[in-house]
Amino acid sequence: MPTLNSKWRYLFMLLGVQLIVMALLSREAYQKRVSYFFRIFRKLDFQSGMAGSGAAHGTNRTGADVYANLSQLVQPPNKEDMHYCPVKSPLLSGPIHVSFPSGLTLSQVERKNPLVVRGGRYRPPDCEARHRTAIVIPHRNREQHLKYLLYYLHPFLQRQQLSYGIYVIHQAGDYTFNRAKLMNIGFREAMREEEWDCLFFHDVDLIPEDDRNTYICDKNPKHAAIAMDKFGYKLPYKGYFGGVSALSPLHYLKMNGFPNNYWGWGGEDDDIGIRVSLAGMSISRPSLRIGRYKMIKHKLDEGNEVNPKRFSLLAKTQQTWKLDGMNSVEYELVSREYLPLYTNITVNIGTMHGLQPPTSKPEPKERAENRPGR
Ligand code: UD2
Ligand code: MN
Repeated sequence: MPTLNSKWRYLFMLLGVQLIVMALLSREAYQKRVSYFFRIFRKLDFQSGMAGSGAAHGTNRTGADVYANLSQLVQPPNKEDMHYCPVKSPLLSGPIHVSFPSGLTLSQVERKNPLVVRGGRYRPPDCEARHRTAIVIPHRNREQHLKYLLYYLHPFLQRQQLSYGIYVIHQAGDYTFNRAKLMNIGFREAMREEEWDCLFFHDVDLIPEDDRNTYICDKNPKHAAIAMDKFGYKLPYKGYFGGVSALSPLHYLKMNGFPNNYWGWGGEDDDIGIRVSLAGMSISRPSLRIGRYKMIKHKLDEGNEVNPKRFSLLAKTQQTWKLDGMNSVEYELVSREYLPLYTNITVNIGTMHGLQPPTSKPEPKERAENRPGR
């Protein structure tokens, strides 16, 4: 005859088996509920990180918080004991959750990145970085986009254990915008400061969505923004080189940099793609799975109207690339400011008719100490 004790044992075993069967039968629903539960927590965490930033819009709810793990970063007791960082960073987690909460401020971004020093520079605190990357961002009147980019880019690069610096090249005045010329200036001004071994030329409105898309250079010039939401996460055409690209100083000089003569929107990215092959190189790309970006939605800016000459210019790239580029770039440096999250370089680049004073003076900004932090 079974005792009272063994009766309870049977009862618990039966209950356990029932639970397992129920979970297996409704596995999908069960997983959904569990992931919903975790999403609630992630959302709360993200919002508390943004302290009073208001409701989030943008609905991508997959991927990790870009700031997760980073609190593990600490200085070793003795700096001399520092070794090279591992070839593959242990901080990487893959897909990153990207949304654009309203009310984000630059001081919130600063607080979230305590190890970034003046001028937007960073070195891993616990190991010697294997790579030194400069990010060059052409900019005018896109402060809101810049804020989001900085919010995502700083922790993204820290997760990759890079030594890095962020340069914003700001076009002074309101003459027609010239993205490629600003990149040439960014290259010169960044290399003047440090021996970067790789430069990332980065639109201000593109947010990387996977931290395995490492911001280091390849053997050939790299087109990093291969899969963007605006093109359905596919490459729009084979020679496409827009958005985000990465070149070593050697690559850059080999192709005489970027063209200076594309004023307004369009064409310059294709010209750059053509230069790569004219200089005897080819385009390298990450996989579609990891070269993913979200573009912050926007309209065409005033002062960056579609360039009607872009096709005739493109037809002549083969004749012009050696004459126009890094070897012919002319500009006036208006200011260099080492701000907490980036180095701001304001330049007068004139118009297609040559250098002339900017039509509106850039707003005077308080200048930080005249050198980047270490
Ligand atoms: C596409 C390409 C871009 C470039 C451009 C044609 C994508 C994602 N990007 O961008 O790489 O080839 O076409 O020129 O397809 N900018 C300012 N202020 C301005 C105007 C432009 O800061 O007033 C900067 C900013 O970094 C911006 C970039 O220039 O991201 C490109 O301009 P866009 O975003 O207006 O052009 P878009 O999205 O068509
Ligand atoms: Mn854009």
